[in-house]
Amino acid sequence: MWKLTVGEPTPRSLTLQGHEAYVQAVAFSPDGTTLASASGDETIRLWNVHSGEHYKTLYGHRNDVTSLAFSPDGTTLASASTDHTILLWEFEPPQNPWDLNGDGLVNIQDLTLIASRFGQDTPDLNGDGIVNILDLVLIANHLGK
Ligand SMILES: [Ca+2]
Ligand SMILES: [Ca+2]
Repeated sequence: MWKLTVGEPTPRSLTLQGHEAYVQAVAFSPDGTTLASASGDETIRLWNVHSGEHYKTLYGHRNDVTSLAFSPDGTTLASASTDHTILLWEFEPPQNPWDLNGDGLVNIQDLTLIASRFGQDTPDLNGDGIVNILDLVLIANHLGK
C-alpha cells in the first residue's frame, strides 16, 4: 500500500459561465493550463484554468458535444458528439503577429509581404537601394503608428 502525502488540498472556487446549454464533459490539457468544456449548445469552450477566463469557442459540431479528450502531448483535442462525428482540433503554437509568412522568424520576407500590401514589389519603399530603418518609418506612417 502506498500512502500519498500530497497534503491537504486547498479548495478554490471558480465558476466558469458562458455555455448556453448543459455542460456534458470537461477535460484538462496535459500542461494543466486549459480546461475544455463540451456542451449541449454544440460548442466547446476553452478556459484559462488560473483566471477562469473563457478565451476561445470551438464551433463545428451540429449537435450536443458529449465528451472530450486531449492527446498526451496537448496538441490535439478530440471531441465526440451526438451528431455522429468526432472532431480533432489542432492547437498551433502561438505565432508572432509580425511573422507574416509563418516561418518562425521576423525577417526580410515579412517586410516584403508588408510592402506588397502597399503595392510595392520590394521592401525598399523609399528607393534608396537598401532595406533600412527609413523603409520601416514609411511602413509605420502607412499604418498610422
Ligand atoms: Ca517570417
Ligand atoms: Ca530603403
